[in-house]
Amino acid sequence: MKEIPGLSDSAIRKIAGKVINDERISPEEGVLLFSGAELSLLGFLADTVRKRKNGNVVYYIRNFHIEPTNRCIYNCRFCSYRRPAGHPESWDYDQDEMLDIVRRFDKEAVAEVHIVGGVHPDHDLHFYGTLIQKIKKLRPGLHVKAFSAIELDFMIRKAGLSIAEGLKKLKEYGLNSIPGGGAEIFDEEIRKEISPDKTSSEMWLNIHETAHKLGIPSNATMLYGHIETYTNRINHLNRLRELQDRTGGFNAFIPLKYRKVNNQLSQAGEVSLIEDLRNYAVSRIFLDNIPHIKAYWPMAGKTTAQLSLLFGADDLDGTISDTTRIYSMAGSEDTAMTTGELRKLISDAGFTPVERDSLYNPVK
Ligand code: V47
Ligand code: SF4
Repeated sequence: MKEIPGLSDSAIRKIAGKVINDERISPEEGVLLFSGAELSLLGFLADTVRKRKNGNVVYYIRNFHIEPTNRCIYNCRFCSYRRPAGHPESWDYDQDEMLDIVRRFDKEAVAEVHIVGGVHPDHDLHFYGTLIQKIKKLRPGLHVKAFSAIELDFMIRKAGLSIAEGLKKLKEYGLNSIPGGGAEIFDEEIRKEISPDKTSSEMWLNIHETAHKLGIPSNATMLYGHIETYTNRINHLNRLRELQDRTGGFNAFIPLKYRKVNNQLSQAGEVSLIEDLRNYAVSRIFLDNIPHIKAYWPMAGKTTAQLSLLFGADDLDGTISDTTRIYSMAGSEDTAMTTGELRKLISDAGFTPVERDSLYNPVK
């Protein structure tokens, strides 16, 4: 055990006892786990929580992504993806091009489309709403999980609506759930450093809370491993836990490891595999009210994602073809995996693979 001022083995033992007895740990105890607990203990505690919540099951879903554009009015320092209009690497799909992506999956049993991209200066809620409507017409049963709170904030304001009015309208268009992107780190000082002009943390939380109250479930993310501290991470998790206590609307939490290639934050480097596993474990232990921890393997990499299953993760997203570029442009090498490969990866780690729909119902 590392010597940390103010920390003794007995403090860690007390926290471990609380986790085993299914008692909530405090933010201070969360920071102590991050800074002082051995990896093997974190793995044991996270696995205890994951088994209590999800047994021996690891979920996966057949889905695909649409990234409408990589033009963006913001300029986050960690972003490898954004390009100005006219740049050889920029794209800006019209609705027909996006519907063609949906048609590519005509013969495949996909359950979900995940739509997320840059914040386009010219597109408002009605542009994206009619897109959802057309997707639903092509493929009525497809679950549409779309638009980070950052995109929603802009498109709803552009349409001159309040957040509640905008989300209600999008639900009428066919929006089923909201992905977890754009949360980054809620600490306003760090947020200013890494994404200076972006939607505030308060607004991110407000959009998700409003969505939950309207019956739109969502996910939450945390971008970690750049310039944030353990206290910043725990404060982030704590704000999510408090919101979840009020609404119960989060399905999954997805830790996103900062990847350093081709962006303005590269000097921060990337954290180690050990740190990734510590982060999965503490997230699983601390977020006692969020049912699922998702390892997003196109970002984490296949090996880390597989190991994360032993540190609290119970969901591997997804069986994606080469439709996402957010991570490949930031240095991630793993971009495609078949259902067979995914199931093998799960069973080789000692778990039972279960195909799910977007709301975690098993798919026959
Ligand atoms: O908000 C951008 C992150 C997010 C980098 O809800 C980066 O099911 C690491 O939210 N290094 C978008 N991360 C992706 C996202 C997501 C992914 C998978 C599943 C779900 C879900 C949501 O990607 C952004 C940002 O935090 N990101 N650049 C980078 N260089
Ligand atoms: Fe835009 Fe998202 Fe990139 Fe930030 S991370 S610059 S909001 S595309």
